Parts: sequence; C-alpha cells; structure tokens
Amino acid sequence: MRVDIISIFPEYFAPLDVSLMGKARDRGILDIHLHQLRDWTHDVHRTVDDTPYGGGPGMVMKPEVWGEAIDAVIAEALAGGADAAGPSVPGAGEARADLGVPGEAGDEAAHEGLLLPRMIVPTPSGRPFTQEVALEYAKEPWLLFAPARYEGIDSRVMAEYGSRLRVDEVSIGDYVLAGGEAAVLVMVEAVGRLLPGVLGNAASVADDSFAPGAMENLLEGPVYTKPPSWRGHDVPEILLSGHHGKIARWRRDEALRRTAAKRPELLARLDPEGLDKRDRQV
Ligand code: 6GU
Repeated sequence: MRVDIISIFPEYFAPLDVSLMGKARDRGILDIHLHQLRDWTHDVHRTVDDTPYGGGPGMVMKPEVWGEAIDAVIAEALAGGADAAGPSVPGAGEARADLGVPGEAGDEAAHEGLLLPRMIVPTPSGRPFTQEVALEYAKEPWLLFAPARYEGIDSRVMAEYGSRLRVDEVSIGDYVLAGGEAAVLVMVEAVGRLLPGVLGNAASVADDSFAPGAMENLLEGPVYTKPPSWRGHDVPEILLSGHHGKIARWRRDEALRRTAAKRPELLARLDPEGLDKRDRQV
C-alpha cells in the first residue's frame, strides 16, 4: 500500500519508523511518503492560512496551497515517485512491473490498474473512524492523508477533489485535537496492522475487539500469561484446564460481561440471530 501524507509537520510522523509500522515499511508492505505542505507556497512567509470569511475565531487553510500540493503529489506518484528509491504507485508502475524488478513494494499491488488515491481528511466533524472503516481502507492500494491545523481546510478543496477522487472527512472520536496529524498516526497504524504480512499471527486480527464476525460489537475480555499466581492474584482455572471448548465459551462470556459493563450501547447492537441461549444468561 502506498500512503502519502501532506502536512506542515511532516516530522510529526517519525513514530511510523518504529515497531510494527517500521517493519512493515522495511518489508515494503507500507510505502509511506511524507510531504511538507509549505513547499507549495509562493510567498516569503510560506503562508498556509488566512482569516475565515464570515468572521469568527481562528484561521482557515488556504485552498490554493492544498490544491497545488495534492496535484503535485498525485502527479509525482503517477510519474513513478520523483524521490528516487520510492517504488511507484501500483498501476502507474506498469512499466516498472513489466521490467520485473523484484522485491519492490510497487510490484505487490501492481495488479489493479489504479489511477488515483483515496483521500482522507481528518476532522472532528467527519464520519467516525471505526474498525470497519480501517478494514475498508486496508483494501485500498493508495491512501492520501490531508491533515489540517487551525480551524480546517477551505471547504472548496474537498468539493474540488470530491469530484475527482473518493474524499472522506473522518473523525477518530468525539474530542478535539490540535490538528489532524495525531489522527493520521492512529489511522495509519489501525490500517497498517491489517495489511497481509504485517502481523505475525493473522488470527489475532479476527480476535480483535470490534473485528467483524464473532467479535463484532464486543470488547475483548481479560488476558493472562505465566505465572499462574502473582501477588495473590490467580489466573482463572478454566484457562489452565486445556478444555478448548470451555475456554472459548468462557472468553465469550467475559467479552459479553465486559461489553455490558463498559459499552452498554454496543450490546444493543449485537445481532440477536448471533446470540445463543448461553449468551443471554451472561
Ligand atoms: Cl480527525 N482531527 C482533529 N483535529 N481533531 C479530532 C479528530 C480529527 N478526531 C477527533 N478529534
């Protein structure tokens, strides 16, 4: 997957070099390109914002700068990535794929003839980012994130690109961040860990809280490791029993109990068809 991020703080994304995302990048599964928005300004102060029409507090990000930045980033990616080593976008990289250059991230997705990125604009006024949305993004070969500072981006930018690409305005929760950068980190990590080959154990994705299927609308219950007793706290005996059927049943009970206690509104969303008699007793 190719990911482009345009921001006035590209250095904010240093954590993507670390841990699971760092490994995914080293392996060529995640191909992240960071861009400094101010590179597309033309004034000496490299201005990206201006006062809002209609008045009010704060500043709004200027449309011309974003427009030039997004056009340039897309054009550069389609041309094969001007920043040298970066593998090009799949589809645009047909020539590259035809050359049979092995081991490049571009090859892996060189199947679909993809032409344009899915554009994601983080904003507290967007649609909620959920595990379902993460799974949807994980299927995309190319994501372009446009995190804003200040009061947001001039709305005409979303209108303009909305007629050319899929543009999603997305919120990661009901609170306000100082800017969209932290939200992009959250989304890239949630999506990145779902990409094939990133997690050591693919089964762990299915067991996640919120995962479609058995864990849909359920919180994962408690987990334990050795030693069996620690500071007077014992691991629940059933987990040491070796009865896989009983253990699965216990885990489901715990998930139901925890969800009822911490997220009662999620319980209401459980599919009644998927509940058995035992579930109802929990
Ligand atoms: Cl995506 N952006 C900002 N600035 N604040 C947020 C958010 C996004 N999601 C929740 N709060």
